Amino acid sequence: MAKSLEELRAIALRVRREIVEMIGAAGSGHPGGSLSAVEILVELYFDYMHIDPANPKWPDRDRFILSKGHAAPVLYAVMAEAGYTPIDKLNTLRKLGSMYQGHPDIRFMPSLEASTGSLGEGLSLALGMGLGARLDGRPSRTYVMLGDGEIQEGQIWEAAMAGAFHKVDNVVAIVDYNGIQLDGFVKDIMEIAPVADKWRAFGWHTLEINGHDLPAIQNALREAEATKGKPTCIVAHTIKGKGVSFMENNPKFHGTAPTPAEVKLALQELQ
Ligand SMILES: Cc1ncc(C[n+]2csc(CCOP(=O)(O)OP(=O)(O)O)c2C)c(N)n1
Ligand SMILES: [Mg+2]
Repeated sequence: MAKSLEELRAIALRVRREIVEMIGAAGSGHPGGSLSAVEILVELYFDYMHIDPANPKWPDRDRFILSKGHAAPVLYAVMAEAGYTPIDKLNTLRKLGSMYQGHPDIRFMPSLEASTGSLGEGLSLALGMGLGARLDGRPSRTYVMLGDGEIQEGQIWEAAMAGAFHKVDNVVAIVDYNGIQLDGFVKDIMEIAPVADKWRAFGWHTLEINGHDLPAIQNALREAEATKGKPTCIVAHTIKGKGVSFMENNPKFHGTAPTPAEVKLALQELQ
């Protein structure tokens, strides 16, 4: 499934357009944290992970968990682009009975790995999957995306401690370090810096990258795979709302849908 950089960039652009359109159509949702995670999910689903959208429960597959489940639109757009689910239904986001629920819900979308949205839980889920793969002797690797506000949750650090202690080296945590949480900047609400030092202190191999730089993401994933005896954390510096000028670094667009006029403006920028 490997793709060229040009192809990956083209998919990322389509994904950004789909995020804006589907949240605009729903009239509610979370554009900022969806747009900050686009390159990371595109790289995982279209280049790095061993997956088969035609056979989503293939036992040896790699797994992805969107622990920051409110960013569901980026996951839905990427999975639809990859062929798991229908693209033409993306605009049913948040509608009663839609497979595209406001937060990822495995009851409506069985190709998901987990239902998420209650923040703080995804790293624990990932460790369970990693330990399960080890017990079964499978090559599967598990990737979990955490929000920077999310890692204020205590359960994350309990899991971080356990992951290092049990040497779960088939799990990779990716922190979407966009600097903004629900209604403000992380540094003003409860500072989490120095993030990389914290993960290192908990025993994780830790690297910092620009989370919009596809080759940097590729290199980081390779380095993670080559790291044995400890799990890896990739601290990905990103811009919340990336790609839409009036959403970039703007806390308002954590959980505010664009108006029809704003959708039009955003789509003009995303060409
Ligand atoms: C346990 C829990 N508490 C509160 C919320 C409400 N909530 C949804 S998103 C969010 C902020 C998350 O910020 P961050 O992790 O930085 O996400 P991102 O910036 O990537 O959107 C909060 C508090 C939740 N979903 N789960
Ligand atoms: Mg954030």
